[in-house]
Amino acid sequence: MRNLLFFIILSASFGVKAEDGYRLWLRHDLIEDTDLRTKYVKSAAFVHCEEVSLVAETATRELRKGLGGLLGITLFDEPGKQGDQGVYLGIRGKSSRIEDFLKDNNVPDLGSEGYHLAADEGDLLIIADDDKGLLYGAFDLLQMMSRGESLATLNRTERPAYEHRILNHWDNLDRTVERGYAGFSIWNWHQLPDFIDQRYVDYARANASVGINGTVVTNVNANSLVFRDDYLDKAAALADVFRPYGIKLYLTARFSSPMELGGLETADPLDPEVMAWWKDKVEEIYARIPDFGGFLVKANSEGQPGPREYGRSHAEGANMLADALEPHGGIVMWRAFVYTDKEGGDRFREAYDEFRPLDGKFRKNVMLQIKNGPIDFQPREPVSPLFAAMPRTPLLLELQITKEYLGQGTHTVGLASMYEEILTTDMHPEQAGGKVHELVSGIAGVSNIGTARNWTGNLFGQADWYAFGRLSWSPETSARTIFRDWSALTFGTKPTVVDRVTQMLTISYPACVNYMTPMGLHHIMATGHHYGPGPWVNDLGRDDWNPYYYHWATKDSVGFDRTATGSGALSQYPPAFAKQYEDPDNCPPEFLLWFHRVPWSMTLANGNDLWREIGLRYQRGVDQVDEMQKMWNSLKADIDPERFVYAAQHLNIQRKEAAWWRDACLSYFHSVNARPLPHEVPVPARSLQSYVDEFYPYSPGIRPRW
Ligand code: GCW
Repeated sequence: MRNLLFFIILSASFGVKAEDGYRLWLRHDLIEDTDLRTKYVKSAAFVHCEEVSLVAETATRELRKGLGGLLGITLFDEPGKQGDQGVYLGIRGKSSRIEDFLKDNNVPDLGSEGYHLAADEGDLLIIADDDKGLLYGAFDLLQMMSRGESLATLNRTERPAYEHRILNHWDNLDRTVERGYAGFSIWNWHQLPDFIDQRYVDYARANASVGINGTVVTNVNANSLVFRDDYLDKAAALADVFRPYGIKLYLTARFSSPMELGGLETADPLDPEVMAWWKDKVEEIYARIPDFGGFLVKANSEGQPGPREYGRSHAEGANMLADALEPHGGIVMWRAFVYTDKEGGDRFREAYDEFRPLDGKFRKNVMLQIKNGPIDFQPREPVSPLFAAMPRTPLLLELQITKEYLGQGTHTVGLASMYEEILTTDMHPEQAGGKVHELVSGIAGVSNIGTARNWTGNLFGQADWYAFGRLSWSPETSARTIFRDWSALTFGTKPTVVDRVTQMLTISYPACVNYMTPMGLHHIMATGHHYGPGPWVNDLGRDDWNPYYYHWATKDSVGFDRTATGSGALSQYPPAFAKQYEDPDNCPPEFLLWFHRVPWSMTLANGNDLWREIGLRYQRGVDQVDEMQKMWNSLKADIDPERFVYAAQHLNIQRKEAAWWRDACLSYFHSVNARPLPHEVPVPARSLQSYVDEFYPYSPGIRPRW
């Protein structure tokens, strides 16, 4: 600890160049390897773009600026001096240099956002069929150079897997952020539209650099005020900043807005006045924001208003909004995260039971947005059965980038690993095309961005934002590739640094699952703020608000039976997929307690009984955080002091909290089953009651109560 303080003071007093993380993965510092730099310079004396448009201009400007930084040269605009080689950006059919190349080379259709990168006769070419491709191509080229990759034989086509790659901000108009752990909202609604913070521009370029092309700037727990004229002007100012970066703006729509803002007596989606109100509102929006993306809606869920109040279905609600947006090309993203006000059922089942009958009943411009798991962004969840149940409805996968349930603002958990697991889960193992990434038509991610100087609060949270973008463009990219690329862009290309940061991030996700919720335990976090453990909580108003409901531990058994003898939720999956979970003896251990209620004494495949295995996994999680700390500390000489100390302090907190999770959870379960802890696990330092009594009224990220 004293060591860390010393470093903080040292870096302040000697004025070491500030590496505060603001520049994210777009640092573009001079390439130190002079041979490599010379090679790059040879094919980058100028940047020449033959396309005139807002987005093409952005691409050219970004490239010139980025290359200037990486290569330490000033780039010409035109192929000037004889013999110079440079970068050409051009649209197929509209650029002579590109046409030259295409005479001898086949480049497939690139769509509206794809691009082709090529090295050709000493020049570098960025080819697209539309200007957005030029922008993505420019960022890709800059990142290849930043990572020191060879361009000699470059000849590569990229096209995004999905048209919709969207960040969701749970940002309130008062600048609080629901489940936000990186400060306040970056949107300064009060000062918009007159004050345009440079952050808005830097935010847009960071997103564009990883392929994100849409952003919902307001919370799904929505406020109808955003539809008032002055707020629409503010939103339009943001859209103006995003447009040159190929990013569309979306808003959340509070279903009761026609009443709250329009003074109507109802928000019934089949009421003609209500329909007319929305139609007019949508027209007002498009008059200000011609490329407005559409609405994201949370309806009849956790107190939000919705069509069910009028006896209408989710489809009727969504379709009414879709009809208003359709003439302008807008979409409705309707969330499937609903659970009824009725008690008694298994919450796991609810979204499926509600939405499955509506398959095929939505308008074409409605997408159903489904959280990755059936409950709620737990450290590890089986995938939502809905992904395989709505073949006639376009689906969006919703991931959480902010770490509500995964250590919030301080824990390093490389979420790319979790995303990879979700995206590659094969729900139709007996046929092709059943992986989650093949079943959806787009990805949304709940943002982890705030006013923190380094954007995400936790430095490694940047890797999660980066990973989300990369996977929304190309969902088959491995977590390992993402970690390596991010590390090289963030901390430089020195192999020991890249290897160790990659290794650290690789073990961080399994570590978190181990020290929080091993073997399929779930939703055992403290209630409300979800900060820290709370498996003992069992006194809340309704069963399924209580962590206890999700494990139901008794002296003999633990777990939630979702097989045919229990809630039957397992039957919501395609049979061939469900099969792997059906038999407790063969169920993958990481999902065991998601689907089965089993005795603590159950013998597992590795010979341990369940209780011993749970204890060992909690311990393993803590040990893995030790390993992460060791890896990071070994890089002290290679990382700038500012970022080194910043992350080291958070790792210290993570280590403490990993032990807290282990001790609190094992003490609690031990108090129920009276079984001795495995001898490898230290005796918890404190009494169970002292863990139960911990109280954090000011944890960040909770919903404002007004
Ligand atoms: O995960 C839960 C959160 C709520 C959130 C809700 C949702 C925006 O605890 O804070 O509300 O999910 O996804 O709608």
